[in-house]
This record gives sequence, C-alpha cells and structure tokens, in this order.
Amino acid sequence: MKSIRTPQDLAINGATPAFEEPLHVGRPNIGSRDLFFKYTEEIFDRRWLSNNGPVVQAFERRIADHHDVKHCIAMCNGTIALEIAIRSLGLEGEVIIPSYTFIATAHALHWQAITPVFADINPATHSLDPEAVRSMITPNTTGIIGVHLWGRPAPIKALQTIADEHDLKLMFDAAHAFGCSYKGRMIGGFGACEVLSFHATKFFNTFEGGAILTNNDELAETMRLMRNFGFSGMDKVIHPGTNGKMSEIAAAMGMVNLDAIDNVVEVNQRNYQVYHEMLSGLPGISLLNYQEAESNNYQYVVMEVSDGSPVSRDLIIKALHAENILARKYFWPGCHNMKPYSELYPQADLMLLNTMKVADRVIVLPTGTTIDVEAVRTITQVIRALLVIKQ
Ligand code: T4K
Repeated sequence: MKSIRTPQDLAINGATPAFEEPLHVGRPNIGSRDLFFKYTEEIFDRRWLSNNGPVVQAFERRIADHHDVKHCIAMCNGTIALEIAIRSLGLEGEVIIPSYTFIATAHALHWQAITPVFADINPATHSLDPEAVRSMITPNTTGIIGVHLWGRPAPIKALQTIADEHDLKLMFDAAHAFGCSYKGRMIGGFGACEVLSFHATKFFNTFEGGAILTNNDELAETMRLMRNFGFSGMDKVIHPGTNGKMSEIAAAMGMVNLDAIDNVVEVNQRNYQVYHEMLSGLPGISLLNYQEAESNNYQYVVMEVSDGSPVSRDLIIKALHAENILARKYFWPGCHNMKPYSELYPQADLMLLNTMKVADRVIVLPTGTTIDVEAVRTITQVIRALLVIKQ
C-alpha cells in the first residue's frame, strides 16, 4: 500500500495504484471459523440440512430477541422474504416505494403483478418524503413500503399516520437496518412487518439469507406456511406457497456471525469516524451522518459530492477505481431508470427530482472488518489529492 500525498502520486496520473488488491464495498464480515466448522460437523452428523432444522430455529429465536420482536421467520434471501411479506399482507394494485433503493424492493412487487409507484425522497435523509408519498396515493394504492436506507430509519411515524389515514398496509424493507433503532426502539417491530437481508455483502450475513420480523401471530403463521409450500404437516398443504426456506448451514453462519457483531459495529464506527475526520473541510464533500443516540451498524459510509466540489462524482469514482478502491454509486440511477420501470414510467424523472439529485451525488466507500484505519486514511488522501489538483 503506498501513501498518497501529492497529485502526481495518483494512479489516474499514471502512478502505481494505492492498493495491489482491490478494496471492495461489501466485503463479508466473517466470525469464528472454528465455531462455524463445529456447527458444520454437527449438521453433517445430524444429516438434517434444511426444512426448519434445529439451527434455523435457534437462529430465529436469537434474531427475534436481538430485535426485540416476537417472530423471526428466516428465509433463503431478502428478496424472497420481501415477496412473501408483500403477499402475506395481501398487497395488490399499487404500492408506494422509493425509487432510491436497491432494485429488489421494486422487483419484489413487479414479480407479483403489483405496480411499484415511486415517491420522491428527502435529500437530507435519502428516505421517503412523507408528503411525496401522500401525493402518489390513488384509489388503487394498497400499501407503502418504507426503506431504512443505509440503516437509518425511514420516517416511520409519519408513514404510519398516512397509512392509517388512508387504510393502507405499511411494511419496511429493513435490509440495511440489522441492529438499528428508531427513537430507542429496535427496528423490526414497526409497521405490519419488516424485512432483513443477510446477504454476503451486508453488515451481518448468512452467505445468502433474509428474514421477516413481526409481532403479529397470525401473519407470522401465514408467512411460515408460505415459506414452505403451504405445508402444515406431512402430506398436508393448506396454503399457496413457495420455497423460501433457510438452510442449516446458512443459519450456522448466522449463529457464528451473531457472536461477532459487537466487534463489527466497533470497526465500522471507528472507520466511519476516521473517514469523517479526514474528509471534513473538503469543498462540496460531506458524509451522511448517523444519529449517535440511536443504535447503528455503520454499514455504509455514504459520501456526497455536491455542486461545491471542484471534481465531479464520476471523476472521483474513476480516480478511486484506478487506485483499486472499488467505491460504488449506490443506488444510481434510481429504480425508475432501470428496466422495466424506465419503459413503464418514461417521465418519472420529473416527479423524482430529489432522487435524481441524490443518486448523482453519492459514493459509497469501503468499510467493514477487512478495512483498517491505514486503508481509510489512504482512501481519503486520494480524495484530498484529487480535489487539491482541481481546485
Ligand atoms: N432491499 C435492499 C434495500 C437491499 O439493499 C437489498 C440487497 C435487498 C432488498 C435484497 O436482499 P437480498 O435478496 O440480496 O438478500 C449487492 C447485494 O447483492 C445485495 O444483496 C445488496 N442489497 C446490494 C446493496 O448490494 P450488488 O449488485 O452491488 O452486488 P455485487 O456482486 O456487485 O457485490 C457488491 C460488492 O461486494 C462487490 O464489490 C464485491 C463484493 N463481494 C460480494 C460478494 C457476494 C465480496 O467481496 N464478497 C462476496 O461474497 O448487490
């Protein structure tokens, strides 16, 4: 790793890249290998690999307790969990979501012949703007899916008020919000249900995986049936369903990683603070902050490049990539500019001005347990050097 101090040391100017190996956003955090192999031996000995096995059941209990919620229904990934949540709530017609989210939020609706209707966001928080949500309600609207983007809570209270006023179902895509809180209460128990993702790239992973959290007994029962083809017992199907089950090996990874999460939060928070310190004072550069009074996972370091920056967002990305720092433009260009939505709503940009503004500004920087303080310093030096050249 070389230390970058001057513009001439930048790889876009022909110098050797700062890092020999690529630094990724979303490098998995992995707990004790020994414990994982112990679980694996036990799973092999039991010859029980899937279908609501003992590790999945123990994992569900721990996840529910961690989020202070009654039920956790573990699934094979977050997208299937979204689809099952949407179906179990009986959503149909139109459902309001942000366009500024990962494409799975929209696809989980479209896949089930439900129309995602994109509402604009608040540029300060990157979350749904409640007034924009209100303006998109039609007689066909049946629900709202709020997204706790970057692990920062959506405007839960305001969305619940709108849902109650219009008799709409409210659920949350909490894919980023593992272990986060809202006004001191853990994410997981808000709305009718909340959906977590345990994908490899997430703060907490089970290789692939996800879960629905809910306090509603009846809903939980329906979701469990839907997850397993509608089986209520041997040879007895009482509900339509799909295969959304989590495997034992995925749950084992979850058990191991649950033991490690305090350390992951500590590392993420430390990296976030160093980024914050090192990037402060740069023209047009800011970091999205986390509310310190809440529980956060600091999973994403979200840098915004505004008009005040002498260098464009895309040039910064190019310079970072040249250094083997694979920063990402999440969630550019917004779901509404991806197929099939770009064809369904060719004029949507006009309604989504803040979404467009934010999507054009964001750079997500690498963090997590594979990124140390020295790497963070080097990454910020690249950004500093670049801005100095162009100033
Ligand atoms: N809702 C929201 C708001 C979401 O963000 C997501 C997922 C979902 C719903 C759906 O949940 P899942 O069905 O996925 O459980 C990645 C993830 O695949 C996706 O899970 C995640 N959001 C999204 C934000 O990020 P891509 O398209 O960026 O993946 P990819 O292959 O480019 O990988 C990202 C980076 O991670 C790369 O730099 C490589 C690195 N990586 C990846 C994997 C899989 C590793 O270093 N190791 C790995 O094992 O979507």
